[in-house]
Amino acid sequence: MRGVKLSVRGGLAGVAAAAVAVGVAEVVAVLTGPLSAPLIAVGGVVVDNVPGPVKDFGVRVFGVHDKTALIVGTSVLLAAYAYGVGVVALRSWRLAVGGIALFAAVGVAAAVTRHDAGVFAWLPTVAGAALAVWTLRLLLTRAAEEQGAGQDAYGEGRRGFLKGLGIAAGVAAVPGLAGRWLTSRQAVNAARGEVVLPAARQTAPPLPAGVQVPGVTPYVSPNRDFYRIDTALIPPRVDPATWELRIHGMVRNPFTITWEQLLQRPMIERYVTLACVSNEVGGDLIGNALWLGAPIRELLEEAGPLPGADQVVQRSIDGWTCGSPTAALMDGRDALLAVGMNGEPLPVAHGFPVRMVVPGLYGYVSACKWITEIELTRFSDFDAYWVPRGWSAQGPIKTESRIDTPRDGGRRPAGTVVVGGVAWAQHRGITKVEVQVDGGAWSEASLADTVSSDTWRQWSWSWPATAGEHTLRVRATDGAGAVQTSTPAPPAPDGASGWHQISVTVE
Ligand SMILES: Nc1nc2c(c(=O)[nH]1)N[C@H]1C(S)=C(S)[C@@H](COP(=O)(O)O)O[C@H]1N2
Ligand SMILES: [Mo]
Repeated sequence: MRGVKLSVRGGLAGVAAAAVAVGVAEVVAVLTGPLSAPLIAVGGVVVDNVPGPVKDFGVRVFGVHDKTALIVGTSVLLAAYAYGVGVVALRSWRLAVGGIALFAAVGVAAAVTRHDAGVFAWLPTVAGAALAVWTLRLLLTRAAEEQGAGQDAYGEGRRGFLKGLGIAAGVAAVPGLAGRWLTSRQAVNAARGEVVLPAARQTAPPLPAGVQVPGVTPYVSPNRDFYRIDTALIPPRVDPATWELRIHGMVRNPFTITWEQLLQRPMIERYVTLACVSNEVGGDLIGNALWLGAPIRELLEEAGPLPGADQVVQRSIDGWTCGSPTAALMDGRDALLAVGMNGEPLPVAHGFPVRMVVPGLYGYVSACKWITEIELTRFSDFDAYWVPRGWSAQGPIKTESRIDTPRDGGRRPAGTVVVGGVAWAQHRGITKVEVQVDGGAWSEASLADTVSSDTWRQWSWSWPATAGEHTLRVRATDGAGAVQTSTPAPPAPDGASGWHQISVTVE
């Protein structure tokens, strides 16, 4: 009995030592590069060398998780091997060290032959293996002490061994996961750095000189200031090399395209203002960018939606979904499967490598980031992520306007005060903006230039301000002739409405 127990302990000690090796290697790989971590390196060698049919089988069986399946498979093999090494170590320490060295040699060979391997690519594996030897020795000493001790000491010895295992697991898991997290961030940043965006078939019209009113938020929002809204705790890291978009559901011709294929499609460049349904009246969950992407209508036409497929569901790599009306994506507006934002690849937080952008629809029903799937279906058959949570399935953007200058609660000397801001009604356009002082008559503001009806538009009005406390209000009229409603509504279920109002003290 004792003999069996001891060999089990030897095996467990071997597995714990291997876990420590992998965890430590992940930490070292933060410094030496993502592909130098042994599991990833070995997995990469396997992926690059498996015959096509086996790879296809893996993709069919495991779908987009084939990478994960591979890492799990490699880990299971490693654990089995390490168990054996631990058992052997009880009889021959030399043989066990030889076994660890052999496995380390495989890891090093894989790491140093990876594309772009650095001079220290061997280090994670060697550091991990060295710590594995040390951990194994320590755990086996504990196990042996218990074995040698009398019946009384048995319980204590076992506790010591278990404690050792626990510490080893902690050493393996905590820094190992942190290391993995950091290296995956490095990996996606590196992949993003290597992306060369294709030239647009149609570039965006040049920005007219007069789009910007001084004191108003920038007409084009820089990427670093662009509002960010999503349900992801950590933005998903998607490798463009393995990215695929599957178009399926109620279509005549379902198909899948890769990153390379997407980049070869004719791309267009368009300014589009994105808005969040959660934006309060006067809020700043809205931004305007120059997007580069493939017209989604062309992809949908190739897929051939079947009659009745009134909803285009977009699914992100993390499972989040949104649904846009098929009609809106096919009506000729510049709905894009976007890869570029303001001249750069999409930032990771804004959907790298691919997202949707649809003029005129709130983001929660149209702007899927990290998109990997498009499914044609019916609104009556599928509720996207926010719908069961109380938000409307349909989310056209409401006509709205905002005062940016003066700021609410600001002070100005009496005389001419320039009041300015933005107004938006994407895809309908803005045709008029009016300002009202203290509930009086509405005065028409001057509209700044704009590139299209798909972006917000700035406006300004010269106010002859007299001393006192004043209230300013703004309202817009859209291209369909509709005046922005005065009726206040909260963001849920389909977007806030009402007039933005500020107070100003004139001295
Ligand atoms: N994958 C994914 N895409 C998403 C979301 C999300 O939670 N997950 N949020 C949507 C919402 S509600 C908005 S308003 C826009 C915001 O895009 P941005 O973060 O680039 O500004 O992304 C949309 N796309
Ligand atoms: Mo949103």
